[in-house]
Amino acid sequence: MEKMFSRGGNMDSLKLRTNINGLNGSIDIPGDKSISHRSIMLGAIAQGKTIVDNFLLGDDCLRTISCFEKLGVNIRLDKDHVEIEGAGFDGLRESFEVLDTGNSGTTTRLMVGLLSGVPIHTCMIGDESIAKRPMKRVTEPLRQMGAKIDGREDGNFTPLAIRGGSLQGIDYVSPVASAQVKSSILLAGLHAQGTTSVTEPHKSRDHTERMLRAFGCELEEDGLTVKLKGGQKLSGTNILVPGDISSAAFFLVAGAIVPNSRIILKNVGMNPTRTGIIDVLLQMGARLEIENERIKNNEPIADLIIHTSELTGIEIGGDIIPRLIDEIPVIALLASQAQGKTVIKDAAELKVKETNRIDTVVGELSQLGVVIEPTDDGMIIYGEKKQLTGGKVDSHGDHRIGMMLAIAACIADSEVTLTDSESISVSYPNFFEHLDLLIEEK
Ligand code: SPQ
Repeated sequence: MEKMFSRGGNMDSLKLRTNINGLNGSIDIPGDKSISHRSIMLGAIAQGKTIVDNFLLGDDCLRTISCFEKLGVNIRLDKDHVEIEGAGFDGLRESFEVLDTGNSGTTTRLMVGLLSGVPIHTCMIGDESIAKRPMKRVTEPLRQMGAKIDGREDGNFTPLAIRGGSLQGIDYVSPVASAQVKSSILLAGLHAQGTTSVTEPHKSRDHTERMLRAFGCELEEDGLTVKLKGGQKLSGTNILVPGDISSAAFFLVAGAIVPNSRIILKNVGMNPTRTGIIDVLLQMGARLEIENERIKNNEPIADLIIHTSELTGIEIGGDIIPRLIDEIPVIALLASQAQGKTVIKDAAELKVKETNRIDTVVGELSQLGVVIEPTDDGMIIYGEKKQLTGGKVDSHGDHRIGMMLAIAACIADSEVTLTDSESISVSYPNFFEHLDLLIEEK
């Protein structure tokens, strides 16, 4: 059977096969990236052993493991099974080496908070993309708690230096709905004097809160405010990581827009702070079934079945944005196949992701013939149910742009070449195998 993609000698440039007649079959979505990171972090600062299954073997989560190993934590990894010997906050050791967080905003921002209250000195660096992502959103509130953090432009950019010491709890009102800001402050608050609270303008993903509870920590939630008392001890536990809905999103969109498709996605995390993509698909008219709903480790999970669908353009903005922020690149592609206009607004946060995702989505989809324009806080897509054109596209080192473009190629009428496809391994190392499987099962 003909392959969906062929890799030339150079991984930098990938020829994607186009004009697909259908995607059919079933795939097990790999573990959730946000939950995988947190399982290592909380496991490391807990007392006793933590066992994690279905851990995401993406580059970002492997960075988190490597950072904690450098801090003296004993972590064993066997395929997607991880065992962490909890060191407690007091067991973290000063690292000889700089901690390299690679492309991972979550590792960088959460670890700055976690390390702010530990009496060791740490230097942290990431890749070129991380060097451009704002860190003041965490370093500023952490400094208000007493943290000693420095970095380029007064602590706004990596490399960062953290001299951990005693912290005082604060009541922080965040100007952005960001789980990374909330989690960073809560992790610092765990090791601070008194109580720490974070209030956000819209609810962001709550995996830290759910997992802290699974480790025995007490938190209070009141509307958009989360509060915890410092000095609480965590106890190691067993965690089964659900499939990542942000990864599932690529195949949900593929199933909806590629003709003659029916895709079953198993064990997908259905945490309500992440299911904006489901709401959007249903609102646009997608044929989507949700089956076998259940709860594991405080996190809801389900199996999803998506069929080729007739779609209508909609307006997306407000509270739903944090619930689908990482899915916006692939939602833009979805919208290109709907009847009528889709407006995405209130999403200025897209500008500070791995790339400026307003620019990269608009620029790359335009290359394939999509009529799309940028706005200050989002984009407008003029949907037409027609094939895309071929062309040369670039992930710009952003995994979500790379995967969105690979799905876009499925409905292009001629060759699409993707530059920088290896960035996809940040969150979905076996993405192309899964795409292949769906074609081969036809
Ligand atoms: O970890 P990183 O690089 O920030 O990853 C992204 C992604 O697309 O995978 C963002 F670019 O996801 C973030 C997400 O956008 C992961 C995350 C988390 O695990 O807490 C929260 C979101 O970011 P934020 O800034 O809204 O808190």
